[in-house]
Amino acid sequence: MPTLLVLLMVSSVFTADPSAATEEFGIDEKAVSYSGFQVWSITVRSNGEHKLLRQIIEQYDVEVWKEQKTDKAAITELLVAPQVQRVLKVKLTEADISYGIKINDLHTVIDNGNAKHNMSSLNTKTGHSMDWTKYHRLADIYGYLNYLASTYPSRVELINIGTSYEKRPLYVVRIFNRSSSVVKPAVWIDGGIHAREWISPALATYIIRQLVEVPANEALLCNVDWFIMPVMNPDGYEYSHAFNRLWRKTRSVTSWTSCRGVDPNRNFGYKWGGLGTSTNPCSDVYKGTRAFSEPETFATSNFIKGKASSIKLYLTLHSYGQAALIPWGYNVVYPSDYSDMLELAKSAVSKFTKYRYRVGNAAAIYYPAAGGSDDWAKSIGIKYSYTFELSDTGAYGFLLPASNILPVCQDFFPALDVFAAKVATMKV
Ligand code: 0X9
Ligand code: ZN
Repeated sequence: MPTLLVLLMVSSVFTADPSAATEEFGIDEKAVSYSGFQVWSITVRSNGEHKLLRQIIEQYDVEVWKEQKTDKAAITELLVAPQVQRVLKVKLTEADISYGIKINDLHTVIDNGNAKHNMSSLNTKTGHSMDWTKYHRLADIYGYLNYLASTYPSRVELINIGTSYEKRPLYVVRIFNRSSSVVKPAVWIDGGIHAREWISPALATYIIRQLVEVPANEALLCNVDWFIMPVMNPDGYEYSHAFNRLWRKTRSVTSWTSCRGVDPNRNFGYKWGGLGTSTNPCSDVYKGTRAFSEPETFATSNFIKGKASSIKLYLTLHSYGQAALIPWGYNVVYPSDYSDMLELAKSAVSKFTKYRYRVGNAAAIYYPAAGGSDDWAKSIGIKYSYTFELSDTGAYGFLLPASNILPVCQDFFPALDVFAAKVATMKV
């Protein structure tokens, strides 16, 4: 049963905010307002309750933000539009299902989430203006990558691996020791597959900074090369800053409907179109017209395939939930070397001191979802492949305030010692 049932054509139900028309995008598009929207957390403890909840979700077209399972319960977090709040309360009370309101007014949280860079300030900057105290626009991020490539040519190579649907460059940063000519085992890290998960590009760029600009981390480049793609879905990322803070997908036009975009994490070519995917272009888990239909997933997968013999670890950064997810994710199926994968993930997350992460099979502890990048990476022979769902556990969800960026990044970085040490032992 798919769990992210986002069959709602969101744009049709939102109040337009006339202040947000923009020249940058060359179209008179209005920003989506989430005034009065709430996030509810619902815990069900039996199959019967679970079935009832599914029916209610389908009937009222509410968006599932997250579903997590433990041995005893399933916790579902829902985005609830103002017009369905009253009826949903009645239905849940009738079914004797308890719920709590996690976010009372989404609009307020969105407004406070990125104070200096909110959706109505569309000014983009050039050059190096990264500071990790706010969520930066793409121009800042790409400006920083270019700055690093020209400032540190001995250890940074900026590789343009293709172009997004809206013609933005797709960048991979290679961080390595140029003076050594041996081919080393490599780590791949990507961020920004899902547009609204802003903590992901923030962490990816933080990792780049640590590896390139902090001399104390030089040892991490001795035996391992790094390929880091901080924003795999730049069109979606910009759209989530400028028009719709909760945008998840790419921005391609795929059908006659007015709904745009494909879920890049349902568009990779392994078990494409299986569980947890949708054929509906308006769904947030739309799989696209074919595997790798999106220029972003196509370019990324081609690049990784070209380096498949040296890339030993695939890490993809998402939010939220604080979990390290291990393939397979298309269904509750375990690779034959699952115990190796589990052991490495556990030892990596044991480095975290501020945030506790769960570790387990993606389909078992989240939900089955096919066409994910982690499964595809595993399927082409990259032994260690993980999806990291970063902070938080739902207090803010996708809207993690910018004041959390540095704590999350600082907590995460030491785990790379563990990953690098393992990769360094692997033969290319
Ligand atoms: O559903 C997803 O794509 C990921 N969660 S998110 O909330 N960031 O959207 C989980 C993907 C786990 N991996 C697979 N199912 N293959
Ligand atoms: Zn995601």
